[in-house]
Amino acid sequence: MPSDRRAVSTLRVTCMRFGQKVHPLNFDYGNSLFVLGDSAHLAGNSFRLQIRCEEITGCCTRLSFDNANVADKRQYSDAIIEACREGRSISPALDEGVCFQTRSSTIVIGPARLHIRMATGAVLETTEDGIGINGEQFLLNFRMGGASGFYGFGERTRRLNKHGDSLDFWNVDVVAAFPHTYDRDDYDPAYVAIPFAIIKTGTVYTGVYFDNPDRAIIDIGKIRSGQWLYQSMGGNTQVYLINGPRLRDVVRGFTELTGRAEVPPVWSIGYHQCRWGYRSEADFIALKEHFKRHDIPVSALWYDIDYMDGYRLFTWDREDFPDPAVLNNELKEAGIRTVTIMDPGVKLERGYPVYDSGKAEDVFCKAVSGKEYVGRVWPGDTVFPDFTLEAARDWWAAWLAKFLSENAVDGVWLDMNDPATGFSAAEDMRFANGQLPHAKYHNQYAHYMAKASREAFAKLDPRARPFLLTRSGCTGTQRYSAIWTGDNASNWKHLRMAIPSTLNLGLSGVVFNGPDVGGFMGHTTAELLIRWYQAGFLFPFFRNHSVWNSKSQEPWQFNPQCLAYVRETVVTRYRLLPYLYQCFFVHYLSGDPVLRPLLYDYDGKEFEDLDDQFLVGDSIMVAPILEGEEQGREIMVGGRKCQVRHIVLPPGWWFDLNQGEWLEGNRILQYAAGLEEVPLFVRDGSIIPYYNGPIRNSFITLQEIELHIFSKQRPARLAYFIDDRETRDYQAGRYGTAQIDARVDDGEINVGITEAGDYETGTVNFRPVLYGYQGQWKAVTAVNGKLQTRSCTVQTRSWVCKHLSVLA
Ligand code: MIG
Repeated sequence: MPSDRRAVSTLRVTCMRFGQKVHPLNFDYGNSLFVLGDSAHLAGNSFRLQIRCEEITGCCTRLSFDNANVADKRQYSDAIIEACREGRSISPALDEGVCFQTRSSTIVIGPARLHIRMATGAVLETTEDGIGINGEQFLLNFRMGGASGFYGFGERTRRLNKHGDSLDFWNVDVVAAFPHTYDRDDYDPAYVAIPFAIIKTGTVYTGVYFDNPDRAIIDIGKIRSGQWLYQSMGGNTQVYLINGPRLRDVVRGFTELTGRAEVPPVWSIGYHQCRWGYRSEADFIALKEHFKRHDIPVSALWYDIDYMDGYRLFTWDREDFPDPAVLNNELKEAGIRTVTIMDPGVKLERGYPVYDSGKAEDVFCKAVSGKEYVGRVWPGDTVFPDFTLEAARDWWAAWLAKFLSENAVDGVWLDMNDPATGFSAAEDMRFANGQLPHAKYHNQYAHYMAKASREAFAKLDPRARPFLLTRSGCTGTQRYSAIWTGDNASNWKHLRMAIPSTLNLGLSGVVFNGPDVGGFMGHTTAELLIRWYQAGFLFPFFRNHSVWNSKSQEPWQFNPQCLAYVRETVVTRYRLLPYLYQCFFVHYLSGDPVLRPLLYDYDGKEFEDLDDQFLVGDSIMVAPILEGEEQGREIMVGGRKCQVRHIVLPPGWWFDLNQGEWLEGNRILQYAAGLEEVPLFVRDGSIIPYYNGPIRNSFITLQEIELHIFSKQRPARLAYFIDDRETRDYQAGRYGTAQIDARVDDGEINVGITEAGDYETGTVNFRPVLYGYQGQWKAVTAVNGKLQTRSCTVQTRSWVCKHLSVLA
């Protein structure tokens, strides 16, 4: 590559400012159009643009925009899974423009406009100056039309519906770049870039995914009212159109293209305890004892950066941790797994074997000068593995695999991979031995780090299930890792914001995600902590984490009441682990998220902006209390202070687990909840698999399962997936399905369980429990045709608060 071009592209990226858009008036728009071969060609005064159309699947079409001004036309994105990269080319027809017809869409292109009609009838259409080019920059200006809901977009702050919002897709270490975020919830920068829009028009949804790893903007009616637009700052963009009509059709289609999360190890969906500040063996032993003494289950303890020797990767501070393998095995014997943090930055230090071997194998990113790119992070001067190189991934995976096995560590936590480079501008970091400018891989740096780390687990045992958590990521990162939503703050706004944040990530394919429970920055309070556990205890990822200079926020740090209420939420999570496990299994098979907005099942207008309550899987609705400490409406009920909130109860019947009664839906409730209560509802027709045995941290076999049956007007049903819960064999089809049907008749409940599929039958024992009825009930259960009759437990109120005497 000529050196002058290198210099120009470096200049371009370093001049770029986060959040700045390009005014649509800066773009040139086409004035002529012709067809050549299978492509439409569009020309303006300053550009030529070739547009191709391919059918990817029956519900997905790809439009490739190839701008002659783009210096490097290769597609660097790793978003689309291998199997979906090749499409069937569609030949254009001439019909008032150039027309492409696929099974799921009809696309008409004019010199400067684009008109898309999906098979569902949904129309996406640009303005007359709809397709713009400004050098390498590319713009699509869409008319808002009747669109009223915009969802997805990866990890975002603010609200669920992005109508009226403006979004930047450029991963940053949010707090380092925007220190004011502590008490605000209206900032945009994020750690994860997924430029995926789910558009709701009337009751029909359409997905539009813009595949380009470079920086992009999606502005939805903020720059120009009545329009929404996509801008990419460099490289070429491929646009994937995903047919609805339902929200679930779009989400399933998108995850078919970009991949799904593997079913996680069961321990990783338990409760996690972390804090930046646990710094010695004694701290970890003390934590183990505290959890035991306070009777709170915990599946993993986390090591933040203080375990390392001078922040050197793959080392331990041997004074504080004389024998980490012994410590970690001791924890494991108590059912507690361990996870260590890994930053990408390698200390630049001759004689440090990780640096020396990386240098010898030439795996580090370069600057434009051809020298190693040097940043300044925790260990001081640092170099950064170029995870885009296979050789670097191998090198990293070998170090990581050795570290995990020698130290008996179970999971990895990938931080600072936005990438955070401290004092040095990240834009000077180049890839592929210095040949590629930063922007090609900036948003994918964490993704490739996760891919490399995932390979370490495969080296250790390809059949085992890995656990990884990453801060940054991009489209498709769910294939390798879970994501947490980064440095939030201990305040009510951030608690509130965690819900839409997690929901939009889930709609964008990253279902295994969650916030720092209790808030990372600042001091949490007992009331905030209780409400945060209640809101978060059924989130896919459930970890309490906080920063070193904040008040400690383990469950026992406040008062006995706080401890008791928090304990109820954590215990209830373990009771519902079979249910959560099923949710992850369903995601793997279908793409449905674990946590879902109500829109997933109900498309009325009243659900469009509803993001302070949510569904967990098919059956549970949580409407947590998100206000407290004198905010919101507080009332006294029978001498107890309660917080009152609106709850939208969707159509049908719902069982209120606090009151122990059926409520008819399709209305708004004013619901009062005491500090110990979290409003929880189960949908009529549900069967919830529930674990009622003893709980010892991560030791849980899921072999004894209660079937909690909620049937008012609808018979209850569940497809329950059974596999070994340990290996990845389910991916080769080694799992069975138990079809469970329950009918509630007069004094008798009939349950049919039929197992089928590629798994041994009878490995799980099911026992029915009935809700919402009174008196003596008999359960007639037919398991694979064999009849059993026994008395059936009838429950009213249950789950959270079950053991609290305060309610008696
Ligand atoms: O510069 O490792 O988001 O969870 O505790 C801060 C220390 C680096 C940022 C992560 C946070 C973690 C912290 N890290």
